[in-house]
Amino acid sequence: MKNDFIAGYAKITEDALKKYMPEGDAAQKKLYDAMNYSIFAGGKRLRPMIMMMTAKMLGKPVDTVLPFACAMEMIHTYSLIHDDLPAMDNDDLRRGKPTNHKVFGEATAILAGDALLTKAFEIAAKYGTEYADSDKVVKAISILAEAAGSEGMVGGQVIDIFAEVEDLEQLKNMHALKTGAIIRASGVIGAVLSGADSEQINAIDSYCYNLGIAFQIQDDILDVLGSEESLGKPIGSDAENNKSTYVTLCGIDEAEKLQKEYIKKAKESLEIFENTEELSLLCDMLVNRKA
Ligand code: GRG
Repeated sequence: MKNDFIAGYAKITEDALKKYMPEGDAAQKKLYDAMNYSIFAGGKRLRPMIMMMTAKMLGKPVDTVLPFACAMEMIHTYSLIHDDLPAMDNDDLRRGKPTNHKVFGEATAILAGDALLTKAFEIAAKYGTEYADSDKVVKAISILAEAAGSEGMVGGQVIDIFAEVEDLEQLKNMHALKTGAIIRASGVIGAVLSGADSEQINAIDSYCYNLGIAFQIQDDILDVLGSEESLGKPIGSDAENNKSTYVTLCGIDEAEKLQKEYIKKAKESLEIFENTEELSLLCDMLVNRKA
């Protein structure tokens, strides 16, 4: 993703994260190092970007959502650390670097994930009200918690690990929770903190739902057609782990066709708004992404 505005949002996120992340020579320095290692490992900052772009589209400064954008990235990073653990996907590489447990050991990696998850709620509650009214902040915290937990991302992860996913409908429902829940919450929180009405919140929700599925389809395609160099992790892991994906269930061509339909629906969801250029461009960039 080379566009300047994308790099701009990523930099705003990095700078704010630096402000909020713990560091120093405390007794728990090893934990801080593990948390910082993964959060500053070079992620795309997609979820904060969606939140900030939503605020901007609705005429608010991006600062309005900044504590929540950082909280969301902390939750996303915790999920990746835990997803890579031997008890889950047992991966050695993430974002082009050895996974957290490979560097710091399993116990510290688990605790770094736990600490990022709780830090997220600390930052949202402590700093959210510096930029938005407290009733909106409380609502946003509730959306964040629901999206990250048993009715959202963690619920989707459990389905992925333990349930047989045999058709496209089941696959879509699993990803709607595992990957989609916090992508949707990113847009919805951006809208809520920006004072959107219910029609606008629903439209953003629909944009993110469709974008999230298109994003996941690209992830499945890249696992077959991508390169380890750009992805920063080995390709072919889905086939190796016998995982059902959009590609295994319907083939590359059909997966690409489906992806285009979801992108179209995402863009249609934006029709009620003005200033949709960035969110619309984000759709195209995610489909063309190589990492
Ligand atoms: C362990 C509770 C728990 C949940 C894990 C989201 C998830 C659930 C695991 C990630 C598995 C995975 C690789 C899913 C594919 C889509 C995805 C979320 C990719 C990683 O997100 P990006 O591409 O990553 O936004 P960066 O590194 O750019 O932040």
